[in-house]
Amino acid sequence: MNVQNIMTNLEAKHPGENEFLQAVREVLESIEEVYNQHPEFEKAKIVERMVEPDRVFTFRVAWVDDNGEVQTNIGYRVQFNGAIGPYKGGLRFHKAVNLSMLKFLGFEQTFKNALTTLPMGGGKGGSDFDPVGKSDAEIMRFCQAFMWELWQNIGPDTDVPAGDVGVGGREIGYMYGMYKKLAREYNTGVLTGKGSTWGGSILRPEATGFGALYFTEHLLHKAGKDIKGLTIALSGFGNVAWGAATKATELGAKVVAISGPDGVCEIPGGITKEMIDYMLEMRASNRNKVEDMATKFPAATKFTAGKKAWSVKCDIALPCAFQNELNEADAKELIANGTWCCCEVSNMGCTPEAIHTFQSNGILFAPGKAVNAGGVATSGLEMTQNAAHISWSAKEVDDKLHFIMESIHEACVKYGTQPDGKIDYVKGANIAGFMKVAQAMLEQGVC
Ligand code: 2IT
Repeated sequence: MNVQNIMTNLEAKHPGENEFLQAVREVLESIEEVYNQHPEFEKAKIVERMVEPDRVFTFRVAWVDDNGEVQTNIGYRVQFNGAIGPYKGGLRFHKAVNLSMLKFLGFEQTFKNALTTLPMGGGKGGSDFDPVGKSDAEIMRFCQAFMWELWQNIGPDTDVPAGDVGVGGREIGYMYGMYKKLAREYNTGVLTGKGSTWGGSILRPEATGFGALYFTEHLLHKAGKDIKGLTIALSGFGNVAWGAATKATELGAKVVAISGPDGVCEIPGGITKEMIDYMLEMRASNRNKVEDMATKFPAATKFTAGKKAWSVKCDIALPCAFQNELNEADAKELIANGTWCCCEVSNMGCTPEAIHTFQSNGILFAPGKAVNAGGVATSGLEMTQNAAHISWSAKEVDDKLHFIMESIHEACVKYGTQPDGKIDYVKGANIAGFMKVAQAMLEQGVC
């Protein structure tokens, strides 16, 4: 394989799909060496096939807002790679959603899901619907209209969507309600992230953030460090940031900053349980303003408009919001302020230049597809419970999540340990995920 040739072809075929092209380049650059040691991969054109989704659905979603006006959005489902199991991955509702974003997410999801040790292919979907400022009734009508189109393309053994940015338990509930009506069956395994009284797994809401902290703990232990007493800055206040803040605090770390699109909220004494609980209200309000935290807890916080969490002094940076949310300048600012570890919790949260800056400065860095895989892994555990019509306790799920995150860390170490003994977690995660999917594609022939 020659990465440049493949990228040139891909850029010509998919001009302007910048996020997708960025995600592909990152993976190809890190697997190139290993790939070229396997002539059977080259002969079967594994990479050329792997960079094209198995199939993509796009559809119109028409709905009526609270003023009685008709609204039209675009819905998508990208079934990226089904080599190791049914397509699995979240739905993102955000005004910037387009095909490039969902192809990047579906591509990443393929390798992430392979890392979880569970049999799940990669998929992603969503809409350019903007939840900000929408009423609960509008969210419900949109979710129903979205599912009306999507339902025939999904199923417990076909494609299993879940949440992502802008889609949490409430949205999954509205979508499941409509799915059930259209399909005329109580087929809980068709979506994950459901409520715990109707087929959802205990701990799924917390799982991405909890898993990220379990991974971070392993990474720190491997480097001879302990998380207790360390300071953490994180971005976002959605489901993922909430889980991460909860577990970080439980493990004895101090979350000293959270941020939103409007600015950063510093919390010098560390985030408290009440503040963590309030994050849930902030997300449900659809206001998308981190300033609300400072307004609610004025004595313990300081809000600065227009600043990111990466301007705050901390030991560990945890991007938990959106792709490319931490750039080269942010990485340099963090390093100048003494940050020595960054675990990417969002998908592709750091730009390639930021990752390069971290790695060339000896900062411990781990990529999203390893760090955040606890979310989809627990979705996989939800699928298992649904298939068996059983429900596990919090301890059972948490034990399994622990084990999976440890396995992912071990896989990164196995494939990412460099001749000088240092661990390149980007390479490790990409190669480990790739090898599993590539082997399955090879064994299943040209299709
Ligand atoms: O990016 C992700 O892994 C998710 N949004 C979770 C996907 C899932 O199927 O639980």
